[in-house]
Amino acid sequence: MNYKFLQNQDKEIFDAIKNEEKRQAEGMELIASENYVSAAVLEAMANVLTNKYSEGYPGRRYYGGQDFVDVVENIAVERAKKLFNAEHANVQPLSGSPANAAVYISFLRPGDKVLGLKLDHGGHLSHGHPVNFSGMLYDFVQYEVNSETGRIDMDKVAEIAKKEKPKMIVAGYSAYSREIEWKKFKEIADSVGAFTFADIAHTAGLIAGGQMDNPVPIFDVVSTTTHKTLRGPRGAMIMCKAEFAKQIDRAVFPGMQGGPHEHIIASKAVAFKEALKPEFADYAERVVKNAKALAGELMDLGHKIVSGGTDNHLMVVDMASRGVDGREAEEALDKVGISVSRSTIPNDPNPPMRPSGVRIGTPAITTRGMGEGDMKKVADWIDAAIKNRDNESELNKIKEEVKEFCLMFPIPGI
Ligand code: DSN
Repeated sequence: MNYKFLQNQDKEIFDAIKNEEKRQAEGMELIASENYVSAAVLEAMANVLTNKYSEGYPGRRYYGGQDFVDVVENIAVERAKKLFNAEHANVQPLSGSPANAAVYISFLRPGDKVLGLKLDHGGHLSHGHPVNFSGMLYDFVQYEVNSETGRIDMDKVAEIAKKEKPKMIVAGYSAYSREIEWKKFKEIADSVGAFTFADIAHTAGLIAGGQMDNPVPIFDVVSTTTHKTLRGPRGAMIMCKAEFAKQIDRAVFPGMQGGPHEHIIASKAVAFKEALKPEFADYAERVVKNAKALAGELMDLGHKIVSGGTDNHLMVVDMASRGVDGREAEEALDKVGISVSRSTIPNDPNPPMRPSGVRIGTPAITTRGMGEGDMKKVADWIDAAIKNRDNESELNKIKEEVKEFCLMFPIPGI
């Protein structure tokens, strides 16, 4: 983007954006929830659609002048349905947590019992953590991963469900690297009369690209953000069975939100069109291959990975054996231009601000064009930065190498 007006009008913000462009270009993005959108996806969110109020849904709005906004939203909905084989899609949720709030409003009453994966085992705040609205409003019972295997133990989930008789079971996670047994979850939910809710924010792009199993035809309701592996703008959507369409739409508006962000919905539509192309399936396949290769290289260097590897785009590395916690590792990697996010490990003895692990993901570097053959270099830099965390000159040397390497892979939209 050339920002020709912004440059003259607001130098402070222009400079901050340009500096961020430089940071993104020179650094290596390994935060599992981040990605780079295409120039077309960027353009679709920076336009006059932001001027429009359009509460309601296409053909049933509360303001005039909706002719073109309706075109945009209808296209986004149809593409979303096609991409995930969904009976109904609502593309208005502003982001992941509001989408999940709308799902809960739609299916539950305050105080209802819900099963969700514990945060330090890979779940999300909005899956029942006590500091989050979900944990405050609903009676969440948390399941865990098996401490030996790092995987969800479905027999244990069945046992908890039988005992607790929840109204809803939530599956789909933020820091879990293995395939999820959607059918098994559905069977367990059916056996106790619970609704099934999948949050596929992390893996939506891998599901759309045919690399992971799709819960949309199986579960009652599915939410996802659009900006992670799906490579769209920052936002979310909800998909559900036709029988729940009305209640989901009502929960999003007027239940949860006011005016939808139609410029972002336009951008979601563009991203969905991209994800429907065969090239996107190829991208999703490369994301998983890169993650497997990177996990293998890190394990060869002696790093411990929760569950011993990955089936998707991410891995959680337990840093305890390296004598650092997740925050120290994150800070050391920041110094060499590698971004990761600190992460809890299952049964983490440390608090969330200083957890024991880091979460690493390959969606962004794969978008840039890095491949399996590059993962050894990436693993070596991660390992060297942590080893040399107190050696300024060694860190500077690694930073220069990372920068030189990254500049060979342009970022779309910059
Ligand atoms: N913040 C997102 C992540 O990093 O996984 C989840 O909301």
